[in-house]
Amino acid sequence: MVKCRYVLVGIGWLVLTFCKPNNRASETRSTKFLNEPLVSEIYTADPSAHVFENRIYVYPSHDINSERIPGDCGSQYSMTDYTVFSMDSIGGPVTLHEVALPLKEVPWAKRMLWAADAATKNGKYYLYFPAKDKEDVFRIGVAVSNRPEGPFTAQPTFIEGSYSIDPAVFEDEDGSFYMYFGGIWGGQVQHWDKNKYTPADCDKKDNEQPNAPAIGPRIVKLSEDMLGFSEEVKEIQIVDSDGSPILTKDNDKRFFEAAWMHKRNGQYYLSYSTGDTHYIVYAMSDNPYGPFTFKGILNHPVKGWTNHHSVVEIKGKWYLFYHDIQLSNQTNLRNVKVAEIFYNNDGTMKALNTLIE
Ligand code: FUB
Repeated sequence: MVKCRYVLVGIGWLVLTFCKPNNRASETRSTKFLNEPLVSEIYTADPSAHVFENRIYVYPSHDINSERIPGDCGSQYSMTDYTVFSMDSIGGPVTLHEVALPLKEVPWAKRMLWAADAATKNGKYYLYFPAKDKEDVFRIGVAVSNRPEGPFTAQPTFIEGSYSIDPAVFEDEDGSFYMYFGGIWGGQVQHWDKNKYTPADCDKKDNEQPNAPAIGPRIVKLSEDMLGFSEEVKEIQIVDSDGSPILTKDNDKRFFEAAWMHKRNGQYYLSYSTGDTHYIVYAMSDNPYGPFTFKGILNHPVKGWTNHHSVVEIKGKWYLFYHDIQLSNQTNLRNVKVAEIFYNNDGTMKALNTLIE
């Protein structure tokens, strides 16, 4: 945004305009970014990327300007549809598709279409997405299409046994599909102890017992028809290198939201956001259910508050899809980017920093 002063010269024929950027904009200008936004027609965030039908499809949140109610419940993220974009290759032209699923076509949902993910099986495409139900409880729904970009048709009810936010669906090499999900604070997972819901104000956080093991993300195997869960939801344990649990007070290591799973050389990599410390970190295991051993930072804080990502292999290279707020300088109007990432010889990941200055 630019602030302008108008100065009248002479008898009003000549208006000189002096414009200077306000503080926020100049901050953006002095920041050098590693990557440019993939889409600038709309605001996009929380990118879940996949290669479907030999093309890269990105399933982002579609940010809009929403009213902010004070507190940490995420009211400024009141999105009302999903819109997919795709490209043939990294660096190639990007196609922004038509709306894939509007909120008004999800019978059970009231508001807040947060981070989604997609999967394919037997020629059908499945969009998994969280939304607040009519009681303002976050649930996870599924919608089906014949095309990766949609339009998707939502199932009449949310997935039975689902709760909280940020579903990420991972297909293992044996054809099993697992959903990883959850998010604390506004994501409500702290209200679900052993899958039982205790209603509470969404500002009730996770930090009442700082020395207790941190709340973990959830995992569940999907049913054969991809429309439900085939088992009880389990909580994942994340431990430090000495085997001790990551604790609630370990804000730069503990799970906050945005779980993502990828597999490389037989190892499972669980990456996630640390929320209020703004990192994407990762932990490794030889089992999709964990326990996972904390390894370190994958993405340093981006410009903006949230840090949300996906990791995907494309033609033998690995990429991190992520977002920042380069275009808007507003924490709730984000834009998706992509960067190549690299592994060390021992399988650990090299940390990325997307802010050059
Ligand atoms: O986009 C809304 C929420 O912000 C997502 O669900 C979180 O992961 C965070 O990025």
